[in-house]
Amino acid sequence: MTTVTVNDRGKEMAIKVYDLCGADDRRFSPFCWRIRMALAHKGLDAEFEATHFTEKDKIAFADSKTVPVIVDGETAMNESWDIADYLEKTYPEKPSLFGGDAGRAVTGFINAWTNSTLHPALIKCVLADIYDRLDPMDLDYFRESREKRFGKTIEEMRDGQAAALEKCDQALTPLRTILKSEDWIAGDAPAFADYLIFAAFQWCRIMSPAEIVKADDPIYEWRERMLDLYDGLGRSFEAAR
Ligand SMILES: N[C@@H](CCC(=O)N[C@@H](CS)C(=O)NCC(=O)O)C(=O)O
Repeated sequence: MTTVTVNDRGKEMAIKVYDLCGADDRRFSPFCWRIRMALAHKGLDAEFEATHFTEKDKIAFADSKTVPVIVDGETAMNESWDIADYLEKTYPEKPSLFGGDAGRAVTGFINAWTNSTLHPALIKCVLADIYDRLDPMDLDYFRESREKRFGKTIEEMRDGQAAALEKCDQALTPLRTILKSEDWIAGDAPAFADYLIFAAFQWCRIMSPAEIVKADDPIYEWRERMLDLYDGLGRSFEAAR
């Protein structure tokens, strides 16, 4: 985590979020969606600044190479988990993201599962579709960095989409199992545990027409409930076609 002190924004101003942006202003970062949902949950005003992959200069002031970066009064910070922790500690009078210490620990497990299992399974399904929906200014950077990361070309990833979708379906088993009996991952009401996973589905929904889950899947029904939260916040961002 990087936290720096900045001096030019008063605490009374809306929280500013540097938010990843693709072509046609698509806001698709799963890490940024976690924070968008967390801010809505806490009822905090926020403004979102479109930031492209190659606009690292915009977030250099926070000593960060990744988004989200938030600026709240004098505090600027990155890392989605640390931002959630910061919001929880700074705004304790607002609805809780974790539901106490035990809830925070379990949510930490969901965070780790999302990062280590869900994201790697999903990215193999949607990487080529993401490439197709990036702003032209980011195409070379994305191709070079992702081909290096995955050891495959974008075109090879595209050819592997059907197999990746099948594998992803297996990775979703624990999520599907819990959602057969629970409406929300966090218990009686949605909280950060739900946002971590929903954010990954928004990443796919906004950048890829691939059908990750079918309409009769409990995950699909949960995602529909998530899309309806906060006056349809998630749904107000157009799905890829
Ligand atoms: N651990 C970070 C990861 C953030 C992250 O990787 N964000 C992506 C956007 S989804 C990013 O900024 N990538 C920059 C790049 O690939 O150059 C967090 O939880 O905030």
